Amino acid sequence: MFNSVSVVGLGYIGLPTAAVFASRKIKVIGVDVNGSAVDIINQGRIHIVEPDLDIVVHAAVTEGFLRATLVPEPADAFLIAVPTPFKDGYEPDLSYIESACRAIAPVLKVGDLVILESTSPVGATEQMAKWLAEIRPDLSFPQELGEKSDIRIAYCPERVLPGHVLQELVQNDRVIGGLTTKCSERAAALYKLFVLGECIITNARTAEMCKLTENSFRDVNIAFANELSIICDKLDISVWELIRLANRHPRVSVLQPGPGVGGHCIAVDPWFIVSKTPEHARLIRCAREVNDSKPEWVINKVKLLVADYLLSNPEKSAKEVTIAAFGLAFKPDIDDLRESPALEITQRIARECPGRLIAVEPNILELPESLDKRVELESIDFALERANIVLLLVDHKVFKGIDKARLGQVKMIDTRGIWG
Ligand code: SAJ
Repeated sequence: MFNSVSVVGLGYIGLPTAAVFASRKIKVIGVDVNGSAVDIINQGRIHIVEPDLDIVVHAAVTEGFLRATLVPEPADAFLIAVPTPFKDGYEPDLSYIESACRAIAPVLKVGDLVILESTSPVGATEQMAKWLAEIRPDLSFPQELGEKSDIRIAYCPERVLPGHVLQELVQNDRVIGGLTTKCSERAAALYKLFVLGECIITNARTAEMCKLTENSFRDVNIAFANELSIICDKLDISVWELIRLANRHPRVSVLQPGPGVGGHCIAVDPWFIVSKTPEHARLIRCAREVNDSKPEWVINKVKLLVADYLLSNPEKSAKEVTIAAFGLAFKPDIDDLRESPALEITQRIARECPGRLIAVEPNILELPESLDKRVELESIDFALERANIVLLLVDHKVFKGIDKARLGQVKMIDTRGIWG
């Protein structure tokens, strides 16, 4: 039985998870260090963008099942969903997990379950158990007493796709790795309160590695597509046609090239494997390097196109060349600019190309500070009427709908292959 659940970290994963538990009529205490997020949630509103989440949070708060607070309170289960970025040298930064442990340790009681959901390097769950045990020597933990411990500890990675979080939270299978079998079973019982997918039990280290494997698998496959795009460019082959044809093979499924890999997950998590086993993770590291170098390749293409434009228009100077960048988000049809290669490329063009720069990003209302003095945020029509060079960076649906005849006159770089 779980009478109450506490979710620590009310971001892109924690808040939807808290809301879904609350929608099953479980008392949920959400904890966050961000006072303004706490206030917004307690008013039944949300501070992040995710389809339908506002409705679920509003209902959960008004019905009294979800409440946010800055300071942890006692609960039967604690789910930690805080960020795990990397530090210099791509070393994982577990300081948010450590702070969460320090915050919840004082309210832990016999029988409680603590689950780590944050994407973490192998061994992080054992480290979390150690931190908790150091602060609460009066309680016993699985690393000392095994199945007889007062506190149960498990790792259960989130695997949801931004933009589809509410469906995927409920539908996706969960991999649950307890420090002991009873820890796993208790965690599985908790997730079964709302998960319709299977809850599959393993140990903590395998569950940690499983999450890293999923995102590294995607990163390596995107790197393959990005490398192909550079090779095809050299050989004067359309990479988009090539991939379409290769994917007609029953056992081939090449992903799509782009301007680079963005977001807080795929561009970060593979480094957690590399940092643990640097001498063995050769392919995973190389894939990261290939994807990280793609923005530079795109920027060089833009500069070559500017030079080409000036050759065919000798009366003009570089200052008179207008570039329009289509898309700033890190992937299609979202407003999230975090770690976005499209944003990085636009920032670099703003610094390195002297002409007018127009950005088209229909999912945001204002430009980030890094761009706002130098770049104009405008509509598709405005940009197409003025641009000498068009750079497509994100395959938003609205961009796919642009009549190709309107693009006939301009020089174009299409990093997503949507304009043919
Ligand atoms: N991308 C490409 N080509 C592709 C697919 C993606 O260039 O063919 C780029 C996107 O444009 C974007 C980046 O990769 O810049 C990442 O986008 P994504 O849609 O692949 O993934 P995320 O970061 O939104 O979510 C991933 C998901 N992981 C997997 O699909 C294995 C999600 O299920 C995880 O829960 C999430 O990471 C996470 O939180 O770890």
